[in-house]
Amino acid sequence: MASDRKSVLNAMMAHQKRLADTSMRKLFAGDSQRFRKYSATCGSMLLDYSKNRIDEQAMAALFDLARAAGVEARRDAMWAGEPINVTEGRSVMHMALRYGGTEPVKVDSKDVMPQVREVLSRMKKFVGQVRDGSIKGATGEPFTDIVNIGIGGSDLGPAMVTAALEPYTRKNLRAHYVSNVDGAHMHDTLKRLDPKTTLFIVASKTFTTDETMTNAHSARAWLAKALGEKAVGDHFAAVSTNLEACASFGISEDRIFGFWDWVGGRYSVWSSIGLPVALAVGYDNFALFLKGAAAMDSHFLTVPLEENFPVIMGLLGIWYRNAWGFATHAVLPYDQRMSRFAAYLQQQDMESNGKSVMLDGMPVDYDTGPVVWGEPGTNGQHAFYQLIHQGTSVIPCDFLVASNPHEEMGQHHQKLVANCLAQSEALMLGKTGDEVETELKAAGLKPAAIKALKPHKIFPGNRPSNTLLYRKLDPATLGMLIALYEHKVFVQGTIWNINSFDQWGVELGKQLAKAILPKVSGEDRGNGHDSSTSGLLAHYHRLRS
Ligand code: G6Q
Repeated sequence: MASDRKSVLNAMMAHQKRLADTSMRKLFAGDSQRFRKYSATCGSMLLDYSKNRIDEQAMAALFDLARAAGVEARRDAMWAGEPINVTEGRSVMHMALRYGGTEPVKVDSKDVMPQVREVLSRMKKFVGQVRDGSIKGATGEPFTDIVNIGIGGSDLGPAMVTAALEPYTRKNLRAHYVSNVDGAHMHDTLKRLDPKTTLFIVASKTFTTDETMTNAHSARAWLAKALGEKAVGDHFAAVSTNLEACASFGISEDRIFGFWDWVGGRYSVWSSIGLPVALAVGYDNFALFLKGAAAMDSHFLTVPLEENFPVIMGLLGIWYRNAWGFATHAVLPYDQRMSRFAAYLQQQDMESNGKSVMLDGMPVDYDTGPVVWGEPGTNGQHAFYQLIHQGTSVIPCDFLVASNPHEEMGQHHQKLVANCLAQSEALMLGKTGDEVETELKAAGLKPAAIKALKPHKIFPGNRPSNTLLYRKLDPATLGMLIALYEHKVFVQGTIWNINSFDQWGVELGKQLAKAILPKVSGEDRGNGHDSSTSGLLAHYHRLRS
């Protein structure tokens, strides 16, 4: 961290020391305005961050940190198309993909908006034609199933969004996602499908990713076996920056949807990588999804830091990671349809900020990205929340909940909301020894039983959380939420002075897998590995023989 950054960081540490023994219970009791002070709105979305271990001075120190780290300047540099992804020499312009304004948006002094709009309008046409049945399979039947073949950024975003927007999908056009090179994934997906009515989308920025290409070739063989080689063109589309490789796979030009190297894989759901989403929910809903993200972009770009959702959430994450030493962060949507949200954010956050060198290549001497994890509530409550409430690690949480469900079913939604609010309240308040004792006495327990049980029933409390409350998980709201977390990760990466846009850490395993494959297949019986890897290979061959 640069030295000015370091001194502001030290100031932040001093506030941690000051607040180390202050409970949030006490802070709430002493300030009736606490919710008002520590909440913000973006459209109708509310961010309540009052249940955090903060006070005015600590927040001021955090905003100072954001300023000293140059968050605003770097944000503006990103939007100006500067190649802030320095190790790959690339701009980071996913915001252009959802920009709805009329100003030019430049990368390398070229306005990229005409090409963005051109691809969107081709997507719109294709989506309309598939959905109205005017584009058909080789036997003249309309498509009923879409299989997206991609991995990482070419899978997690669209898969998560499709699941989240289930109420906007149609029964007669189902989207499936195959990512894993484990043949079981493709096998179990195809098992239920009819080749005559199946459309495959091969989604790969590079069109070289081994898992995706292996899956694409298997899908192609399945289709060609049933309908003949000639049918491939009718049943495949592609999304890529590598247009030549798509063409040589046999995909016709009008079925290839491009995007650009200034769109990082994990930021690509807004590009043509979103094609399966648009097919599943309709182009108009996809456009609303982009619009929601654009609203969050505009908030991030223009609202003062003190009111800025991604800045506030990013700073609180830094506060807990660096000043308090909390190593993980849980994201807990009270929405079953967001079951893939945490998995999506794991890539978003951990691939972006799981770094240990700064932009100049020097090692960091502070912690960077936390482990991000989560599951939808209320399921998590009956599983891992025990540890969040009473475990030895403090885990800051984000709770996400809508005021309105898509389906009003009796009291379901009220119960869902009540549980969500109860959890953040319980985490903050905890339950003291005295409170436990009073409860147990009232339940008629004898003093000896009370003494034995009391320590087990105490909740330490003072466990931090944010709550995001929005009207409904509609396409625009989902777009806002994703963009919010993208920018939060950006804020943190800027403060940590790391490159949030490369992912060299995924390379070594890929390289070694290539080298080990001939040893697994038996083509090469040589050794040359550590004794563990050699031992595993030997046992593998014994089991196979
Ligand atoms: C994301 C990463 C990575 C990438 C996949 C798939 O930011 O770059 O997850 O999306 O490795 O890559 P392709 O789209 O090139 O197949």
